Amino acid sequence: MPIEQTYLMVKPDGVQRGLCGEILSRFENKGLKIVAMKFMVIRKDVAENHYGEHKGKGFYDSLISYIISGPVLAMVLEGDNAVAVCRNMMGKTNPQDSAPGTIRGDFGMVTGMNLIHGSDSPASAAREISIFFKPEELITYKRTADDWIYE
Ligand code: D4T
Repeated sequence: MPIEQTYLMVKPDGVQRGLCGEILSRFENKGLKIVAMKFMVIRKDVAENHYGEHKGKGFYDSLISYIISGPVLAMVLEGDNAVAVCRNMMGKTNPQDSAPGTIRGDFGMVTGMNLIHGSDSPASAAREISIFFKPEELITYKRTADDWIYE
Protein backbone atom coordinates (compact mmCIF):
# COMPACT_ATOMS: atom_id res chain seq x y z
CA MET A 1 0.00 0.00 0.00
CA PRO A 2 1.21 3.53 -0.73
CA ILE A 3 2.27 6.11 1.84
CA GLU A 4 -0.36 8.82 1.44
CA GLN A 5 -1.12 12.21 2.90
CA THR A 6 -4.69 13.18 3.79
CA TYR A 7 -6.42 16.38 4.91
CA LEU A 8 -8.33 16.15 8.19
CA MET A 9 -10.21 18.89 9.98
CA VAL A 10 -11.91 18.94 13.39
CA LYS A 11 -15.01 20.98 12.54
CA PRO A 12 -16.37 23.85 14.70
CA ASP A 13 -18.60 21.54 16.78
CA GLY A 14 -15.63 19.34 17.64
CA VAL A 15 -13.61 22.37 18.73
CA GLN A 16 -16.47 23.86 20.77
CA ARG A 17 -17.08 20.53 22.49
CA GLY A 18 -13.44 20.20 23.49
CA LEU A 19 -12.86 17.09 21.38
CA CYS A 20 -9.70 18.18 19.49
CA GLY A 21 -7.41 16.23 21.79
CA GLU A 22 -9.61 13.12 21.81
CA ILE A 23 -9.86 13.09 18.01
CA LEU A 24 -6.16 13.79 17.42
CA SER A 25 -5.25 11.08 19.96
CA ARG A 26 -7.12 8.49 17.98
CA PHE A 27 -5.12 9.24 14.83
CA GLU A 28 -1.82 9.42 16.71
CA ASN A 29 -2.52 6.19 18.59
CA LYS A 30 -3.38 4.46 15.33
CA GLY A 31 0.04 5.32 13.93
CA LEU A 32 -0.64 8.23 11.61
CA LYS A 33 2.10 10.82 11.42
CA ILE A 34 1.41 14.56 11.83
CA VAL A 35 2.79 16.47 8.85
CA ALA A 36 1.07 19.84 9.35
CA MET A 37 -1.46 21.44 11.68
CA LYS A 38 -3.22 24.81 11.88
CA PHE A 39 -5.95 26.30 14.12
CA MET A 40 -7.98 28.83 12.15
CA VAL A 41 -11.32 30.30 11.20
CA ILE A 42 -11.97 29.50 7.54
CA ARG A 43 -12.72 32.46 5.24
CA LYS A 44 -16.02 32.18 3.38
CA ASP A 45 -14.41 32.10 -0.07
CA VAL A 46 -12.04 29.35 1.07
CA ALA A 47 -14.97 27.33 2.46
CA GLU A 48 -16.82 27.73 -0.85
CA ASN A 49 -13.77 26.47 -2.71
CA HIS A 50 -13.31 23.52 -0.34
CA TYR A 51 -16.98 22.48 -0.60
CA GLY A 52 -17.38 23.48 -4.27
CA GLU A 53 -18.68 20.03 -5.27
CA HIS A 54 -21.76 20.58 -3.05
CA LYS A 55 -22.76 23.98 -4.51
CA GLY A 56 -26.45 23.95 -5.45
CA LYS A 57 -27.39 21.19 -3.00
CA GLY A 58 -30.04 21.84 -0.35
CA PHE A 59 -27.60 21.66 2.54
CA TYR A 60 -24.91 23.84 0.91
CA ASP A 61 -25.73 27.18 2.57
CA SER A 62 -25.99 25.69 6.06
CA LEU A 63 -22.80 23.68 5.43
CA ILE A 64 -20.88 26.85 4.57
CA SER A 65 -22.24 28.88 7.50
CA TYR A 66 -21.48 25.99 9.89
CA ILE A 67 -17.92 25.45 8.73
CA ILE A 68 -17.06 29.17 9.08
CA SER A 69 -18.98 29.60 12.36
CA GLY A 70 -15.92 29.07 14.58
CA PRO A 71 -12.37 27.81 14.58
CA VAL A 72 -11.36 24.46 13.11
CA LEU A 73 -8.26 22.36 13.68
CA ALA A 74 -6.85 21.61 10.23
CA MET A 75 -4.16 18.99 9.73
CA VAL A 76 -2.30 16.86 7.26
CA LEU A 77 -1.66 13.28 8.38
CA GLU A 78 0.50 10.72 6.65
CA GLY A 79 0.63 6.95 6.62
CA ASP A 80 0.20 3.74 4.68
CA ASN A 81 -3.16 4.03 2.87
CA ALA A 82 -3.91 7.06 5.06
CA VAL A 83 -6.97 8.33 3.14
CA ALA A 84 -9.00 5.13 3.59
CA VAL A 85 -7.67 4.44 7.09
CA CYS A 86 -8.80 7.88 8.30
CA ARG A 87 -12.18 7.65 6.55
CA ASN A 88 -12.80 4.34 8.32
CA MET A 89 -11.90 5.90 11.65
CA MET A 90 -14.31 8.83 11.01
CA GLY A 91 -17.36 6.68 10.23
CA LYS A 92 -20.24 7.32 7.87
CA THR A 93 -21.33 10.89 7.01
CA ASN A 94 -24.51 10.54 9.11
CA PRO A 95 -23.36 9.86 12.69
CA GLN A 96 -26.51 7.84 13.35
CA ASP A 97 -25.28 5.33 10.74
CA SER A 98 -21.65 5.39 11.92
CA ALA A 99 -20.38 2.32 13.73
CA PRO A 100 -19.54 2.61 17.42
CA GLY A 101 -15.79 3.02 17.73
CA THR A 102 -15.65 5.57 14.93
CA ILE A 103 -15.35 9.28 15.70
CA ARG A 104 -18.80 10.16 14.36
CA GLY A 105 -20.27 6.96 15.78
CA ASP A 106 -18.99 7.75 19.25
CA PHE A 107 -19.55 11.51 19.41
CA GLY A 108 -22.12 12.69 16.85
CA MET A 109 -25.88 12.74 16.44
CA VAL A 110 -26.65 14.57 13.15
CA THR A 111 -25.07 14.94 9.69
CA GLY A 112 -24.93 18.73 9.94
CA MET A 113 -22.71 18.49 13.06
CA ASN A 114 -20.54 15.50 12.24
CA LEU A 115 -17.35 16.67 13.94
CA ILE A 116 -14.69 15.90 11.37
CA HIS A 117 -13.82 16.20 7.72
CA GLY A 118 -11.45 13.86 5.93
CA SER A 119 -10.44 13.66 2.27
CA ASP A 120 -12.29 10.93 0.35
CA SER A 121 -9.55 10.11 -2.20
CA PRO A 122 -5.86 10.82 -2.78
CA ALA A 123 -6.86 13.33 -5.49
CA SER A 124 -9.19 15.16 -3.07
CA ALA A 125 -6.45 15.09 -0.45
CA ALA A 126 -3.99 16.81 -2.79
CA ARG A 127 -6.58 19.45 -3.70
CA GLU A 128 -7.63 20.10 -0.10
CA ILE A 129 -4.08 20.18 1.28
CA SER A 130 -3.22 22.84 -1.30
CA ILE A 131 -6.26 24.92 -0.26
CA PHE A 132 -5.31 25.03 3.42
CA PHE A 133 -1.51 24.69 3.52
CA LYS A 134 1.48 26.14 1.69
CA PRO A 135 4.01 23.51 0.53
CA GLU A 136 6.58 24.76 3.05
CA GLU A 137 4.12 24.17 5.91
CA LEU A 138 4.26 20.40 5.30
CA ILE A 139 7.05 19.14 7.55
CA THR A 140 9.34 16.33 6.44
CA TYR A 141 10.99 14.47 9.32
CA LYS A 142 11.93 10.99 10.48
CA ARG A 143 9.66 9.66 13.20
CA THR A 144 11.46 7.00 15.19
CA ALA A 145 8.18 5.27 16.17
CA ASP A 146 7.69 4.31 12.51
CA ASP A 147 10.23 1.53 13.03
CA TRP A 148 7.72 -0.02 15.48
CA ILE A 149 4.54 0.73 13.51
CA TYR A 150 5.56 -0.59 10.08
CA GLU A 151 7.29 -3.90 9.31
P1 D4T B 1 -16.86 15.67 4.80
O1 D4T B 1 -16.67 16.10 3.36
O2 D4T B 1 -17.21 16.81 5.69
O3 D4T B 1 -15.72 14.86 5.29
O4 D4T B 1 -18.06 14.69 4.83
P2 D4T B 1 -18.31 13.41 3.98
O5 D4T B 1 -17.28 13.26 2.91
O6 D4T B 1 -18.47 12.26 4.92
O7 D4T B 1 -19.70 13.74 3.35
P3 D4T B 1 -20.08 14.60 2.08
O8 D4T B 1 -18.88 15.04 1.31
O9 D4T B 1 -21.17 13.85 1.37
O10 D4T B 1 -20.77 15.88 2.75
C1 D4T B 1 -20.01 17.02 3.08
C2 D4T B 1 -20.58 17.65 4.34
O11 D4T B 1 -21.88 18.11 4.13
C3 D4T B 1 -22.69 17.82 5.25
N1 D4T B 1 -23.96 17.26 4.78
C4 D4T B 1 -23.91 16.25 3.88
C5 D4T B 1 -25.13 17.75 5.25
O12 D4T B 1 -25.15 18.69 6.09
N2 D4T B 1 -26.30 17.22 4.81
C6 D4T B 1 -26.31 16.18 3.90
O13 D4T B 1 -27.41 15.71 3.51
C7 D4T B 1 -25.07 15.67 3.42
C8 D4T B 1 -25.02 14.54 2.41
C9 D4T B 1 -21.90 16.88 6.03
C10 D4T B 1 -20.69 16.72 5.46
